[in-house]
Amino acid sequence: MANTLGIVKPDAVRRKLVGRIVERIERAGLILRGMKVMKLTREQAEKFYAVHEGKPFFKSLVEYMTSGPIVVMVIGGHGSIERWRELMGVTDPAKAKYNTIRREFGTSIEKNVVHGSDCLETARREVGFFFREDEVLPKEI
Ligand code: IDP
Ligand code: MG
Repeated sequence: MANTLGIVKPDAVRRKLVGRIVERIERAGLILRGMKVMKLTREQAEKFYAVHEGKPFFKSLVEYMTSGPIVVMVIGGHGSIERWRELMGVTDPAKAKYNTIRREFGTSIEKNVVHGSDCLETARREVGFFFREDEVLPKEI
């Protein structure tokens, strides 16, 4: 019952897709355990995506992720890490399965609308990057 981190990226917030994305999370039976709206600084975005430093798309990715407000979410429920990744679809919207969030709303491999942690270790680190312990609902609630 581990939590995972979800992000509604700046293009999706700008296009007013937050409600439709949250609706999919709720309909899938996943649980929102934390949520906030914020705008990343360059430093935060570079740190969050440090694993991609040096890749050709890194600079553009940081520009994109700092281009406007985002919504960060702690998503819980059974199999949340894998199930949130399934709801999102693969990185490139053009290759994502029908009815996934990225396929429906993504406009390019970069502007793919949402983020999700890729494994347990990443999920722990990424939730901790944005949320203090007292900002995440405990599992009993
Ligand atoms: P993921 O978000 O599906 O886990 P990652 O490979 O971790 O994909 O890449 C992080 C983010 O960087 C992607 O969500 C996307 O916004 C961007 N990105 C990944 N690959 C490319 C690319 O080849 N060109 C441009 N942007 C990319
Ligand atoms: Mg990733």
